[in-house]
Amino acid sequence: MLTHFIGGTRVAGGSAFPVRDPVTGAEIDQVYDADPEVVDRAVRAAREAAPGWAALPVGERAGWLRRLADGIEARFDDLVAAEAADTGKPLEAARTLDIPRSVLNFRTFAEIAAQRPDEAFHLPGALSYTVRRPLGVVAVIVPWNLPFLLMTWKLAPALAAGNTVVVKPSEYTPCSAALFAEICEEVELPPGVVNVIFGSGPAGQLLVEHPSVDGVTFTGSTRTGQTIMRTVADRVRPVSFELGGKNAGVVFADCDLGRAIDGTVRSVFTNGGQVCLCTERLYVEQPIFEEFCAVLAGRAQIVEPQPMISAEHRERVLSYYALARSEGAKVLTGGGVPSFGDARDGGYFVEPTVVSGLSEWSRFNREEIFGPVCHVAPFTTESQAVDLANSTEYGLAATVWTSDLDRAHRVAQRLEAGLVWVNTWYLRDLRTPFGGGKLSGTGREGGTRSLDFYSQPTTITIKLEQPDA
Ligand code: 6OD
Repeated sequence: MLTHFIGGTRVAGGSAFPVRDPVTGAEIDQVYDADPEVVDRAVRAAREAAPGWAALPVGERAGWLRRLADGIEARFDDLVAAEAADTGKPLEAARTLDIPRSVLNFRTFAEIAAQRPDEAFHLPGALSYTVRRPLGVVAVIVPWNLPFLLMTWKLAPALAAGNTVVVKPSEYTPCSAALFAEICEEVELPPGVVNVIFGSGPAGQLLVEHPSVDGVTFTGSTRTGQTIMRTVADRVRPVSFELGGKNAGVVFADCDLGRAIDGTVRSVFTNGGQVCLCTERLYVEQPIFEEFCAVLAGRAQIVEPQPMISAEHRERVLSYYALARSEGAKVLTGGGVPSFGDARDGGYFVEPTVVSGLSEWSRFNREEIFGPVCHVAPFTTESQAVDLANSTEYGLAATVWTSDLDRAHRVAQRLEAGLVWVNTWYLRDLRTPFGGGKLSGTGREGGTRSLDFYSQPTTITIKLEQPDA
């Protein structure tokens, strides 16, 4: 049974619910669903620890971040196993992406925070300079698709900036966060600096509406982001949101077709399509449209399927497969549920799927699906491609495949997305701004932008008396 971690101790509280392995549907653990008392206790623990943590010199906090990175490395294999068990992703994915990225999150923000200079401006007869104070207690609400990567992506800069935190992972994926609580104990992080509570949506709601929470960082659905924003509006607390996407890929006939196909397969099917950055709408220039569709559909058939996170999410993805058919799509491959003849038949798999033939205004092409599926449509001119890619209420990520350098810059700069990848996908530098606009979120995290979000500046201006001439 996984327990909350509050003020440095294990706390039971709330009702219990099962954690399931998405590969088989079997129960693998049980976890508490935090009730109001647990949430309040966690926020109070964070509040109590806040002044001491904020008072540490930034170099010392950076030292703690490095110790946490070391602690993750020491428990690397346990974390890989926990992340794969919770999410159903292959061990290899957890080993090569999720867990190493988490180490990098801590090491990168330790460096950035420790190296960051304060701003100072010399005015005639005065000096203005800025100090940054932490927000205080930050609520960190994390989704189930990249649980440990995203938890640490938020935790590391929040802690570096001097905040204490209450983290709530998704109810589907508590295991790596539970291990992280153990790591906090192992490195002897001061009690209350990191508190982990488990629970579902209502527990998250209790957390963000707690009067002692000073800021909220959230990655997840647009709908939940809207609810959080409304909840904190009365207290005017800052939020940083990375929400849904309906990301476009634009493939020009002058691209290196092999690279474009490989990259598109990654961008559509990685993590079972359950990454907010995954491509769900593809626009392919007319001369290569038929060939691209045929090759992509062939490649989709040999993608190793990864289960959806839950039975409910699988139903949701399958409902979009049915919707595509009812809206008149041509199903190029997939569209159903794979059969394995083993324990995986109890899991939450869907077939990797490619469809075409729908209008831009179909629901299938407008709503985020979050599964291993994309729609492919042809275009004839560069402008048309840009208009099609931008014809969405979301604005998170886009990919462009072309060998024409001028076109790459031209198109990338016209795309209404926070992130544009050219001839690649999900290539990250943690110093760069990360996030999206429109319904995809507000604010940017990454590098110093994260530290800006997790702190607030005070500008101090001192009049310098001039000696009499
Ligand atoms: O790589 C990252 O830093 C990041 N925030 C990824 C988000 C993925 C969302 O599903």
